[in-house]
Amino acid sequence: MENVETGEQSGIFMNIILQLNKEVIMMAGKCPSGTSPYIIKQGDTFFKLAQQYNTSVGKILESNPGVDSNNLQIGQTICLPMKNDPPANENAAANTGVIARIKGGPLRPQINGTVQFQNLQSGTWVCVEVNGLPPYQPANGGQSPVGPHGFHIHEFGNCEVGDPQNPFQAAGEHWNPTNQTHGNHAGDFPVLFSNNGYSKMCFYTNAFKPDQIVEKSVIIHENPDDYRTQPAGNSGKRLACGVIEKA
Ligand SMILES: [Cu+2]
Repeated sequence: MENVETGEQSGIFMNIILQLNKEVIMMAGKCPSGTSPYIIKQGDTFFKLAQQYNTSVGKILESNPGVDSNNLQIGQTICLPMKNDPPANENAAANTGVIARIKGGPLRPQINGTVQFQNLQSGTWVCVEVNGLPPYQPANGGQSPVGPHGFHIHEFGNCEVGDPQNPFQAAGEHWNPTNQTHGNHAGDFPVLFSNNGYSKMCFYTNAFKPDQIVEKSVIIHENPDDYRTQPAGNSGKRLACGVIEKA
């Protein structure tokens, strides 16, 4: 009886610690939407950053409650208001926003984030933001490096884990509607590189429109994409998956 109680209590304790850890991890990489993390360098002031990033001191202050602008530390992370604008010659088309909510599988459960697909006149503006990527590891003893991470649209909107050693096989192969070689699949994306686990990237593609990829999936792989090995660029295991849905 006593043991059961002790076990329960330490279980609750563990949960609190895990929860705290999770919050610390999220805070480390997370900035409010419309802003991006920025690491303070020597000589930075909010005034200088406002000029450099085409924003105002007021907006920077608003995005960083509790940060003392007169006492910035080198290496400190703040959130800078940044626009993730699509290319200037591309207009947003009718609003058919599409999103994939990315969750890590058994090989990297910490991964958490979104990929947003904005409909443009002639293509799609893709913005990814994820936390919890694994630390970079250089290639070693014939093993591929861990990161930057292969990143693709896969053919099925199914993120069932399946085999925990080789997860997310239910997502199928790369989405390749026009039967191209790998490196030129419609679903081939630039690799994702990690900044202490955090990654943010936007890019333009005219290989598809958002409504064509609904009910497919986005996969983040363990290893870099070499853009030449067929059919999947030797990107290794599947760390995270998200089904693409209407926003
Ligand atoms: Cu892939």
